[in-house]
Amino acid sequence: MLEVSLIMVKPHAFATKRMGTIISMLENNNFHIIGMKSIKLTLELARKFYFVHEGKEFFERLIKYMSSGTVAAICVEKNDCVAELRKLIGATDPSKAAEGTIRRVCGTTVGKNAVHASDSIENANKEVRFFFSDIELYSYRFIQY
Ligand code: DAT
Ligand code: MG
Repeated sequence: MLEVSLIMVKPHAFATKRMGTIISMLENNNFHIIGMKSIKLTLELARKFYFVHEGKEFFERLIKYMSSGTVAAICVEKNDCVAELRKLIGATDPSKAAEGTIRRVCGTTVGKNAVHASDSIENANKEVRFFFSDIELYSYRFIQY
């Protein structure tokens, strides 16, 4: 089924110029980029985005880090997009992520693991809406070449 998902490039990966590598990996794996922007999150926005983790030991560190620099939000579209994207990013800890995954290639630690990706279809739709309005997204199905 054609789905969308949200991938967010985290501050460290953005600042150390891993955007080109990450976008190439998305394109080489047949993800259609249908929306993209860079943004500096506030603490409040980061708190809102990661609210499911509120109360966890790492929560304050996570939201402080996510609001510490520029991030890129990328909306991708593909068949089975949510599961396929989770597969391409790899495990949360880059040292445990499979060879050739984005986190293995671009991540360093659990905190600085290069990217976020939505974990369910429901969350993907919410997270895409968190960053993008209607006019910022355009399904590749409608594009005339
Ligand atoms: P994922 O990003 O793979 O979906 P998650 O939803 O469990 O993982 O956690 C969200 C982010 O929080 C994760 O990308 C990095 C950070 N994080 C998770 N567990 C952590 C830990 N034990 N210490 C520090 N940061 C952690
Ligand atoms: Mg998660």
